[in-house]
Amino acid sequence: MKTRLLSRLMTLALLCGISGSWAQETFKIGLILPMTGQSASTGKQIEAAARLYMAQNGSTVAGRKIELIVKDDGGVPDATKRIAQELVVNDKVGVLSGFGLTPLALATAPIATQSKTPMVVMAAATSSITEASPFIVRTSFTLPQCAVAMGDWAPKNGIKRVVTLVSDYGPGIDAERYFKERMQLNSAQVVESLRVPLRNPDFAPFLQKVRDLKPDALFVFVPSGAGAAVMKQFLERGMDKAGIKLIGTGDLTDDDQLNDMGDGALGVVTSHHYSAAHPSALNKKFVEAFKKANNGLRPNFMAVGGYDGMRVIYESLKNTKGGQGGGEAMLAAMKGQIFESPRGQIYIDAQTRDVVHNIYLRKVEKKDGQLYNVEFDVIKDMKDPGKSK
Ligand code: VNL
Repeated sequence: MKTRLLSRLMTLALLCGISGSWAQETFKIGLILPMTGQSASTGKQIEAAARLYMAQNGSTVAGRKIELIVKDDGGVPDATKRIAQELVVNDKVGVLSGFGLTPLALATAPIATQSKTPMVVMAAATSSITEASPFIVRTSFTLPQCAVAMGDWAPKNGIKRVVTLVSDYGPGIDAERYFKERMQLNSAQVVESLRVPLRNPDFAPFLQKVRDLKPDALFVFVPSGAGAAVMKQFLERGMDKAGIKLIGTGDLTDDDQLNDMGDGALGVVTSHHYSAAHPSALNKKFVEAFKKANNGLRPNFMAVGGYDGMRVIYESLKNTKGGQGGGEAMLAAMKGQIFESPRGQIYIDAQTRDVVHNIYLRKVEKKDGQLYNVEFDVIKDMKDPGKSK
């Protein structure tokens, strides 16, 4: 009898001890990004945005100190996967986040599933990613969202014959397919679909082919960081003078590079979820604070995916009183979040765990001597068109 009481008391003491230390224990967020290699700008933008979010919102949430662990995967899927494993097993992170490219997110998905760790995808944008693990939540965007918007806009604006040029992997193939389907639906055509390699692409031979085909427009998807090279070669070959318009998803006129592309970029129309010129009070504050903290660097859509991803993690921690209930409880608290982002209103669809937001049509214009994607039309609250197939 006595020993029973004693053991009960001991259990109670142990429980109190655990919950006492629980509140003080740091909550670790693993942020895996390409900080080197072809997609280094994506890593830089997202890390800067995550740090800005923490500076603005404090580094203690629901009584837990937040530790951000940033790791460079160099854009190599095997590295992403290995780092994720180490972060889960050794560092005991509560959330995995980042994922600059689709293959990096796909390689890590099984680890999120096995360890029941929420995985916040802040950059990668192939439609199917969220289906690779029930623990994935996305704050970036999807290519079908942008491609469908452009497939509606172009035919209405006299663009009936188009050649597509995309990077030959997940997001490019999504962009190509959804743009083409939408064009056909609108009685317009894609006369040729060209795919360029993701690594070290040479656009020249492809652009020569486009010139010969003489379409009304060339539709382009290349990942963030590659747009300036396409723009340069497009202009060097005098494609614009030959009457071929340049259109695409907003990755092409990426805010990270746009201002250095020169006046040749003026007039290019793209569809995307974020422009640094988005005219909301919240965005103006965001852009200003981001520039101030990063030597004048303009935030791009990657930064916004990272910033919003941190918001989703912070709110989930608040709503679970510091992550009580573990990964599954935190995941549940991420689903259905609705809030104002620098891009406009967004929400995380509770069923698909994917982002729902506005897609804007934008045209490159000069404002105060700088090039910007100026929004002129909007499709509100667009879900990922890839999810209904
Ligand atoms: C992806 C999609 C990457 C869009 C991007 O930039 C981008 C991807 C690095 O899913 O791999 O702009």
